[in-house]
Amino acid sequence: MKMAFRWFGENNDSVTLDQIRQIPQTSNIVWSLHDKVAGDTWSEAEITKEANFIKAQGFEIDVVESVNIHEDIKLGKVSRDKYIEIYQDTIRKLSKVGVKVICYNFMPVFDWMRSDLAMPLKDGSTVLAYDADIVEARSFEQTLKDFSDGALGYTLPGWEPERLALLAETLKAYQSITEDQLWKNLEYFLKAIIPVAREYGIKMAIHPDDPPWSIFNLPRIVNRVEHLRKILSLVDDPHNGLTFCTGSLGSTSENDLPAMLTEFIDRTPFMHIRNVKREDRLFYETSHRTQDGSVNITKIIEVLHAHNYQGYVRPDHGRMLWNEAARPGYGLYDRALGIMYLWGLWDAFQQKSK
Ligand SMILES: [Mn+2]
Repeated sequence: MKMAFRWFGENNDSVTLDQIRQIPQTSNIVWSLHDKVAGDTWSEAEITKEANFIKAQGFEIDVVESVNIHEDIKLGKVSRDKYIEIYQDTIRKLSKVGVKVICYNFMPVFDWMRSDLAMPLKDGSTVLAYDADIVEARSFEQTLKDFSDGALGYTLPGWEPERLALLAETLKAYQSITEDQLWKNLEYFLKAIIPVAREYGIKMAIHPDDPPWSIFNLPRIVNRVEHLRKILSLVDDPHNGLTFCTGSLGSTSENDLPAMLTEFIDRTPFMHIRNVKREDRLFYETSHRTQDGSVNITKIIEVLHAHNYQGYVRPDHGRMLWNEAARPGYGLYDRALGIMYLWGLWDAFQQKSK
């Protein structure tokens, strides 16, 4: 596995590349142009500048997360073709600087949802948490306020102000979109994008829904084994792949993660690994350690090792430790601990197999 760390760019992240370099065997930065909103053109100059900056600090830039998909594509509007052309163009440009994988998602309106950005655990660390009772009872306005208050001044990926400004209008547009329609719109997108990805040697990696169920009556179609199977068959090509996120998929007991990973491993260019603890209608993010959560991280690494996994892995979110002030979920310390746990497991399986 190739280890990677998500970084939000100079002056947009509390973590520095100098710090990331000191985490053992972390070769790749997962990056993006974070000031872009869905549908924006990414210029060659902007892409090259960011990629070269990261490369000059000693990292590889193989994975971009995310190139966001304009809502018109998800809604199947006539204007989608224009946005698909822009997306194809971005794929071409990213391939020129050596990008190999693009992570994206097809969630309507919201990339992810939590009820709490800093729920305290017994040890004094804080974590992202999702309490279905709170989410269902809370108004949109309150959710937006909580997210903006809890983000310590950072924009949260997926919760950019530009996106939220159009919220009411977008939600209204989705009222007529069924799951079936969303499937058709995803198929249309994949059939337009994957041939370009193939031509330019880029693997597209769709991220599952987070949480893995419908929220606010919006359709969601990327959260169960049969969904993933269907997505891969819509365009049966290795360039149409998955971001296998153990935290998102693992937030429901309905998903058997080791079995799913075994089934999909050849179509999984990118892994997000984190643990979550499930309790009734609540889940919260924990340390990566298997015993601390409900996801068997040990088994996940065992599957990766057994298949001599050559793709990219990043620790997904981490707890906030030692009074670190960082973008919720994206502190340095717990993600660094997570990487060492993942390498520890990998090295142990490696030793055993010799
Ligand atoms: Mn993830």
